[in-house]
Amino acid sequence: MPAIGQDLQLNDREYFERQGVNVLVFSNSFNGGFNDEKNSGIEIIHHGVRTVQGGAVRLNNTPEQWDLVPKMTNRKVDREKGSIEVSMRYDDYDFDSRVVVTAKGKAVEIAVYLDKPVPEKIAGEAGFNIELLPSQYWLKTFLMDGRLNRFPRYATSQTITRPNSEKPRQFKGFKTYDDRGTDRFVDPLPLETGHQLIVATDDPSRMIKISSDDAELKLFDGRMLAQNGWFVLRSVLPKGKTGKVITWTVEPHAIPNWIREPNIGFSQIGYIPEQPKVAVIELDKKDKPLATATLMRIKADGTTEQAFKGDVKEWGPYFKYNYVKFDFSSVKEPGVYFIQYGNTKTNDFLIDAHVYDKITDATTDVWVPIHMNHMYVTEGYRTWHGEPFKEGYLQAPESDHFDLHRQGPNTETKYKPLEHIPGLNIGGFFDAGDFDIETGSNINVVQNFIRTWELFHPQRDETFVSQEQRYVELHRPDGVPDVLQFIEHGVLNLVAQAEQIGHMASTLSNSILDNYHHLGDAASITDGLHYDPSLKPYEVSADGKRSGTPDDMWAFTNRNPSLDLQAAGVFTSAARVLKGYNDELAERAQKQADRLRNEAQQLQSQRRRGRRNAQAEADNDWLTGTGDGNYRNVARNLQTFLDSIPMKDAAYKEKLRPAVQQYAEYIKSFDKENPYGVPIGLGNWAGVNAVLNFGITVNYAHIYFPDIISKDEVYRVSNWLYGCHPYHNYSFVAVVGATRPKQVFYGNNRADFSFIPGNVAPGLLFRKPDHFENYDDWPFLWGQNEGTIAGNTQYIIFGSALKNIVSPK
Ligand SMILES: [Ca+2]
Ligand SMILES: [Ca+2]
Ligand SMILES: [Ca+2]
Repeated sequence: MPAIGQDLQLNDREYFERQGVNVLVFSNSFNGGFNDEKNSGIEIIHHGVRTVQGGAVRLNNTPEQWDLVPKMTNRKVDREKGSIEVSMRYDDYDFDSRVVVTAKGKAVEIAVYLDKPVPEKIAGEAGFNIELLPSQYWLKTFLMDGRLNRFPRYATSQTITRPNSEKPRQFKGFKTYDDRGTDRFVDPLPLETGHQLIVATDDPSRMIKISSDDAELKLFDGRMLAQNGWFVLRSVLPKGKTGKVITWTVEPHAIPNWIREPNIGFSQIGYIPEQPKVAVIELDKKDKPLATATLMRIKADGTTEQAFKGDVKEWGPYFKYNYVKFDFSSVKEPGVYFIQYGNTKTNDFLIDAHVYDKITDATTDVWVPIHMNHMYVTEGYRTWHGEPFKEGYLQAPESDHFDLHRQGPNTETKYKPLEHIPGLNIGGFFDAGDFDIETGSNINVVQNFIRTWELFHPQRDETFVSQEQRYVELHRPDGVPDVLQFIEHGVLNLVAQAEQIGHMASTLSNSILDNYHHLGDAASITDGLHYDPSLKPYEVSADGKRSGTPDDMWAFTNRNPSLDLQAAGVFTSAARVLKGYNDELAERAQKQADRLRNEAQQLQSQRRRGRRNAQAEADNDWLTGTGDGNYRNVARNLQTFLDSIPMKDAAYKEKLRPAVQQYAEYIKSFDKENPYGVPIGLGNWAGVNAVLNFGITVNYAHIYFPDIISKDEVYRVSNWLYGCHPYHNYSFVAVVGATRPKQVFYGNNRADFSFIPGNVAPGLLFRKPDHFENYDDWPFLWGQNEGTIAGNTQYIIFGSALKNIVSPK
């Protein structure tokens, strides 16, 4: 008889659990925001790593991001039966199904029920799928009905094409693929078929046995259609049947008495001698904390000695793990060190006065220039991208959009739908892992650079920028401070929008889905030729300037007066900064600032006037301390007031003092909230922006009120960013100076499992109900691995402020 605790049990957090294995059933459901985010349905967390997700009734062999996802209509937990039942629905096909997952010893039974047969239109297409994480399975063995095989490292299996009429509808009717006029779509063939599959027979931590008597199992490679695809195991639902139509038994192997290796969080960038140095050690809840840990020093002759031995202090449980801390602040001697906790050793790191000196260099010298749009960007022997979007932008027609934009029926411009808007293919920055210009983000970017310039006057010049040649070269100084050139580049696009459109576009974005998911040289997203609907698709005009391929980008132009006001604000600051460097652009910016401000104020005068008075009163309450006194409210507003200090008198600063005292309490409150002492976000996009905002405000609160906010507080956010966080201890910044930065990010080179130096990952993605995650072998989940242009320029401010505090000039 198996001992109690060996079997899967339904726990208090509503998932099935045994030591080493968690089976989640729609703890995370498909939310529809970006459709299939590869984060939902039935999921398995196997020895600490989420290796299986996407368990659901799906309509494709290997679903892509924009294939339809089911809506969860009901979820029922039955403790007596030890089962979880989920109902799901595809509105597009009026198709309902139920999946019941029941613990059966060490396995779960997954059964699919239909009350009505599969609708004719998708019969033979709808099936039950689960998806396995490629990076955890490639090169490992599998057995199908006793036949040996190995998961391929790269997509190399076989495909067929089928008529488009047989393809289930994709999100909002968009198409992820360009069929080159064939009217056929690509469908992968299975790697194997059978009734019993054992995956990873060569790796006990990943081994799963899946069998079905009533249905055929088919194993596919989703990467055949999309680089972010997973391995998919599925059974097609039988035609014309109702009741219990498919039954699978899924048994994830558990290593006996498995205990997760401790994760020793520390700063990979190292520490300056006088700063607090506290490692946070994340422990399996079954792991017994040790009494002590050791700091080891690696001497110049390569030998190792004990530098410090100290007590390990318990912090307590936080979600699924237990946390202890090891304080080695007393060690101040510069040198090379590592931490040893039991048998776990960290990689080495520095204690040295200069560890923060280079923290922003990769971001300013490499990441930012690579994201300059409408330029050829080169570095040494490598070209990052050619000049993108040479044909410019078309007026967007009325449309819904795949990246959450809309264009209403009225263009609100002088242009007709699909008419070319001249002059927009200049300046601006790629949004993130994609290549659109989000106007709001680009305004933030210019604001962040202006703030950096006015606060720190960075003279660093490592980038050659020629607007005339539309050419950028990394690591080639040209005599002009780079930040000034970045401000100019951002303003060039924003001012062009104001001049050409009359107001700010909400975005300049892709018109077709099949070039939106582009991975590769940005210059090849479009064909560089003006779209001419009188030509056939793929046909080029005799003069070689026009084509019948509708790939041109669109400008979404519905007017938003508050966006115009934001732009007016940044134009005024930009005019101030650019004066004496580019007077002509400074003048154009000032002219548009005045015009946009007047027009926007007229447009929203009534509404806004009321709001502004209310806001002024609230600010006054807040400053005089008669507000709600809630320090979270203080935290929201403090930065704005701190930013005004240099422009105001001493009395203003003194008036802020009580608020800063409250803010000090707010900072300390995080020591109780979680073991890492920073605001940790639990949203669908991990919270690096909130953490950076927090870090910037702490830095400035310390600069202006060092007697209230001590210098020790400014390291909270850098510790977190550089490795002191849950899941693993790698730095979230692809950064100069860190010993072990993350190795993969969701940059536009993600298909190469690579990164763009200086990128800042969003960080720890929270999966309900209790799992933090940051894959470092799988770049494709944007919520944990993408870096945005606004976030990365925010990091430049945070890093510049920190450098100034740590080593004042
Ligand atoms: Ca975007
Ligand atoms: Ca330069
Ligand atoms: Ca084109």
